[in-house]
Amino acid sequence: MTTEALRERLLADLAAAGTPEAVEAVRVAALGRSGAVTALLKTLGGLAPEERLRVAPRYQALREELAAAIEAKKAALSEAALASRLEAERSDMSLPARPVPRGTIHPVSQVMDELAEIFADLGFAVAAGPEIETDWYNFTALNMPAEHPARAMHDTFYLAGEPAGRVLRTHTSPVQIRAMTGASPPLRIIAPGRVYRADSDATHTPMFHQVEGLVIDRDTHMGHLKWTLTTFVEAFFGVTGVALRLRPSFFPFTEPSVEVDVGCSWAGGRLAIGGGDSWLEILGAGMVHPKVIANCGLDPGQWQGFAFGCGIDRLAMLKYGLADLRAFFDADIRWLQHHGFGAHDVPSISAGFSA
Ligand code: 2NM
Repeated sequence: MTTEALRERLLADLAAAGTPEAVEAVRVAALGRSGAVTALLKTLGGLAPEERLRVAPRYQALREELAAAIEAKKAALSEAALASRLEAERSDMSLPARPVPRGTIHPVSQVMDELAEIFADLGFAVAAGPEIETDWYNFTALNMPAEHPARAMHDTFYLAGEPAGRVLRTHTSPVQIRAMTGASPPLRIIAPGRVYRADSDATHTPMFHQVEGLVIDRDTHMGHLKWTLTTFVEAFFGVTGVALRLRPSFFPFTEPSVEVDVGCSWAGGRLAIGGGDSWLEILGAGMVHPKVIANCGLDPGQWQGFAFGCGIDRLAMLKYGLADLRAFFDADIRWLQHHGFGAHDVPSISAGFSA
């Protein structure tokens, strides 16, 4: 067979090969140890030098041409195989992953969003801080020096190891301290977040949620506090003409300190916030103690203001009629589907807060 005839036969075999295995068989038949082209190349050694010089380039060109054609054919076949696999295994990634149960917005998250929205309308920014705090931010700066009896009221979780003096924050007040030391007044912030106290029974969980508010300005007074809290309660519960009752109390970080009750009624066993002849305690508040202001590096002769604090979980229970606090933390998908909120039920002043 002439070299040209051999070339044409092998290229035809290659063109006919439809699988990687068939292509490999063509390669072995041509370029393998006992392949036809290999055999041709082996004959070069027995040729006279002039004859060898004449035919060697043709043989070598044939070997290279075939090797390249075989590689190209293999690549084309594997590309076609991938394309048909991709076509066959196509899946629609935008389909919902049913039947996996879908989560919802937790009532605590919903209330946090409502708080941010209501207080944004009153000019408050949302502030955040670490949940692992130092003794100074959680207690000392708040007028609770070491050995102060009020520290014992907090059932604090103390962290072992170094650095010493770390605690899980027992309230979000350290966020307010960080705001007062880190920025210059006037200040209007709320600090919602997780807080921790070693307390666990039907009405207490060791982690719960708190929101605290802080206003620092030159002549802020208790009247501003009462108006702010009344406006908040009316917006949050969606009622007007709410009565607030301020009772004298004590916190180390405020002077004077008050406990705040909201008027309510229990007509027909159902709680209604706003009017009525009962009172429900919902907040603690007061004028920030001058020592706290000084501890933050501000001059209490120039700056004063009010602060308040309130449990978010309890607000959610009151507003949404949730009886069992512990169910909040069970991560039970059935409870969430019943009491949770849709991702699009975004609270807003215009759309309302009780979507
Ligand atoms: C409360 C009650 C009263 C409060 C005080 C401060 C700070 F940092 F400004 F001093 N933040 N939050 C405060 C005051 C919190 O919770 C029942």
